[in-house]
Amino acid sequence: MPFIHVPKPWQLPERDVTPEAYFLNRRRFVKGLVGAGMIGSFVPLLGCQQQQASAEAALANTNQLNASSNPNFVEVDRPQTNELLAATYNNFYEFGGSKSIWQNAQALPTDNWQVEVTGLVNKPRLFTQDDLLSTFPLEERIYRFRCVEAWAMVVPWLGFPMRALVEAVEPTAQAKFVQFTSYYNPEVTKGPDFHLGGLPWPYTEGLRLDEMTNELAFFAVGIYGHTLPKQHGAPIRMVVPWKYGFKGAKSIVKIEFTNTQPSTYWNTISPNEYKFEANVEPDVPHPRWSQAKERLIGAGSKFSWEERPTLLYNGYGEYVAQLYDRPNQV
Ligand SMILES: Nc1nc2c(c(=O)[nH]1)N[C@H]1C(S)=C(S)[C@@H](COP(=O)(O)O)O[C@H]1N2
Ligand SMILES: [Mo]
Repeated sequence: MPFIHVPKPWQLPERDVTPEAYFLNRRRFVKGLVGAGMIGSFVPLLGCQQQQASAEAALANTNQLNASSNPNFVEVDRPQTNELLAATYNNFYEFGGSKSIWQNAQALPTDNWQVEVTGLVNKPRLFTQDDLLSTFPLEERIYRFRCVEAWAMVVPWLGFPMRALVEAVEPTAQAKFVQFTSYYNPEVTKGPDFHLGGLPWPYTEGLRLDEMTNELAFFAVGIYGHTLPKQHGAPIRMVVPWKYGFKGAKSIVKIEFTNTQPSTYWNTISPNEYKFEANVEPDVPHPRWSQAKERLIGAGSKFSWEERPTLLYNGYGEYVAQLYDRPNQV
């Protein structure tokens, strides 16, 4: 009998990349949100009270945050993504396998949040939500963002360099890697596709310590001038803009310094497709699609998002190229 490989839904995290699904998904999005993104001038015209309501809901439970803009990261080579679009086109598999999980994600309980920093450090520490907002000076950085599915965006994050936290906890000489763990509670994180069991929850990610202390590595506690909406990974998430988006674990509850490479969620599910390193490299295709180009969500026309060549290290080579051995460094 021939062996026919029928992938399970959870083996296809990037199914939206197929042109068909991509188009359908975009249609759904256009129908639901274009009005919402244009609330100011078009509400009366479109009569979109409902859309306005959902726009407000998508940014619910956020508070204004003050942060100084980091002058090194004030502009990029492409337009900033519409805030509402970024807040309603998400990957957060704990809450479902589609891009429209922002409503489900409102179930995330962010009150009394704690982040445990532990492992090979001299000063282990528990950060409360208030600590996260007040311990380190907050800054704003506008970064490119590139999902492994070949869509891209540009958003202004608010937060602090990971390096500041590393210095505060003083890793020991043995510490070489760091594992980041996302919130998980099967009573709450009810992704409809994921009742099958066997998935390596909680979502985890990892970095080498020298990656974590790189200038670019960032903890975001806010976006677009306010705290993070839940669907973006409230109250704190990783942002490592030279790597694919899945490296940026959301809603972090634990940070552990280790001396061996930690296991990570997607790398455990499909090591051949989702590497631990996962740097943005246009010449290294995903086994199921090319990474040479990307689409800027929301840019260009409603029906065809602007396409651009993918940049090596997502355009951040001047910061990170020295960390890696690549035959053709650019
Ligand atoms: N805990 C957790 N973190 C996660 C994910 C996830 O499913 N769960 N998805 C990742 C992926 S694939 C991407 S592209 C980004 C998406 O971030 P955004 O929805 O805020 O744009 O979050 C990353 N962090
Ligand atoms: Mo992604």
